[in-house]
Amino acid sequence: MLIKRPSDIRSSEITDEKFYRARRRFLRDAALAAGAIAVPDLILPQWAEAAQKLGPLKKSALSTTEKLTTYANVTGYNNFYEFGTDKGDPAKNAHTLKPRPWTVAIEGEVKKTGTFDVDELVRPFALEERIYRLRCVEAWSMVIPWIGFPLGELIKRFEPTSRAKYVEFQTLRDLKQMPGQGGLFGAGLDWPYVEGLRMDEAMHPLAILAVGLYGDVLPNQNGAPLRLVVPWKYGFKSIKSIVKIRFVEKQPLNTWQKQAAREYGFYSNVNPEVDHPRWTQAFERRIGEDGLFSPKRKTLPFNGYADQVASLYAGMDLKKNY
Ligand SMILES: Nc1nc2c(c(=O)[nH]1)N[C@H]1C(S)=C(S)[C@@H](COP(=O)(O)O)O[C@H]1N2
Ligand SMILES: [Mo]
Repeated sequence: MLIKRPSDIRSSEITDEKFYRARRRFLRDAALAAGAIAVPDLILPQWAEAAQKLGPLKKSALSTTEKLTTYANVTGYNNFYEFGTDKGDPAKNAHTLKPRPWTVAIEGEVKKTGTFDVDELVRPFALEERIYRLRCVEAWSMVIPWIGFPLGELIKRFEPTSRAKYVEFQTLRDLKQMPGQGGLFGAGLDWPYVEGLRMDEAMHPLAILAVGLYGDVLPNQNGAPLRLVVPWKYGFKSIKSIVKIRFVEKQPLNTWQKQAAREYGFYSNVNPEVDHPRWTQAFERRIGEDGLFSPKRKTLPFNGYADQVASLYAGMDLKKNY
């Protein structure tokens, strides 16, 4: 076993580790306090209380062992066009989002449909920590310790019919909470943000619904209170702040494909051999490694998850189905 000596540990890692433990303690204390007194400005979701009672979350074996991107970068460098188009905008503007109370509608080709409080929806599932690479189509990447559960487990519970061939997801549409959906500093997208997966992709154990990161509830800018994370696809497939999950027969038209079909397809699997029309996808910049001399990283097929997911696309031309 490799044991890290203090001299091997970079100061950025120490800071984050400290932060991590402090958050855990904070959550535990808050959970204990919540029973007795009301904690202003902190509505602790039930799952967070439950997780604290169970002790630290189990780390999934599907996690990568790569160095984590710092909490500051994970929560300060974001794409969430509902709050502006600059990477710093979501952290600045997402305070207007109210992640509780929050409901999620389950619709379409399933035996059980309905609208559910997000904490009730999440409650039956065992949460775990999943450390995944996220690779944005803009050729940067991060390593993020998510808290979540497999999307497939939720899907099974609602019993899809034989006509359910795809799953469509929608983000909240509310100009008051999401000022970037307005005309003035809007991104010009057709709101609400929509994404979709083929049923077998959605059932794959790597696809998760996330409710937290870095041992805490999801910050608004990362898609509170519930978001998708599909680590083998470009980041834009991982839709944030979900209010609707719909089971459908036809392939959904996802937001970025609708916006620019020549640049963004339905599948959007990370593929170093298919360049974006305006830049190469062969390399990526790991956020936090932006020093003048830090080399770019080679982008891996399916973002490094090829062993697990390549079989889903056997026989498909992934240059046409980009
Ligand atoms: N609703 C919504 N979801 C979204 C986006 C968005 O603009 N709106 N951006 C996507 C893109 S392009 C990326 S790269 C990831 C970024 O996730 P992160 O900010 O948590 O790293 O969120 C995705 N999910
Ligand atoms: Mo992205």
